[in-house]
Amino acid sequence: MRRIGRLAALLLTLAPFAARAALPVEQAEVVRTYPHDTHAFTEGLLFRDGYLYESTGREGQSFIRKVDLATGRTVESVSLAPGIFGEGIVDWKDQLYSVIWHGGIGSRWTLKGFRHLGTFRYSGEGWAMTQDGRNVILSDGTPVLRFLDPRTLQVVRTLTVTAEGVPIRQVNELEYVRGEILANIWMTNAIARIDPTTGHVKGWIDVSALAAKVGATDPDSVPNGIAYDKVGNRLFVTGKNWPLLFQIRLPAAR
Ligand SMILES: [Ca+2]
Repeated sequence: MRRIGRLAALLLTLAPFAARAALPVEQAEVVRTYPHDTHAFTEGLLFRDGYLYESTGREGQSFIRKVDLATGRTVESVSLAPGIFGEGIVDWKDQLYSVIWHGGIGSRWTLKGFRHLGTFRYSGEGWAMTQDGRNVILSDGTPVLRFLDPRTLQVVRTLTVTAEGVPIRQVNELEYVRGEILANIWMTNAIARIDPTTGHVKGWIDVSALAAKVGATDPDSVPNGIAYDKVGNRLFVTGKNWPLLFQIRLPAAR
């Protein structure tokens, strides 16, 4: 997906790091490792009621799955239409919402069984989603996050993500964790810790060691996918086509 030149990729990789000099950086510390499907081009990840829910991208390979954490085995799955490039998912009550890269049409599904319930519209691209208990939060590759009414999926407010005053582009997979928004920054090993009120990045989690452990050779196999188990207070991260999913230590309170 989103294939770009080597130089452009390098610049994108460096951009958020250049802005983070004064911000604290924590190294991701692995607690446990779990299996992850190397065919899963991860775009969305969440944890709910003891299971992982994962959505993937690429035309012809886009699906939404309920996955057993310990074994990595698929419990339930639905494939998107062959021409569709899937992106993020979010749970809301007994439903799951999904967005796609291009076209601006999201879907609602039953959380149980993935029965298609209907569609909704949004402008621009769809990248990832999470929710804070009040709103669904949508990323689209720009520095602007949209907060949506969870029932109407209409925009309630927007939030510009900045680090030391510099807007951060390529904000990708999201997870609302204990009062902050964690976000993968596409094509980097950095996870931003975003203040949901100001949009300010208050620190970074560096997952370079995890990426190195996975040893992905495909330049598209970047870190993406963050899921928080509220009940067990566990934080999970993975990457596109990575063979492993990691439980990492929760970031220090800031
Ligand atoms: Ca997530």
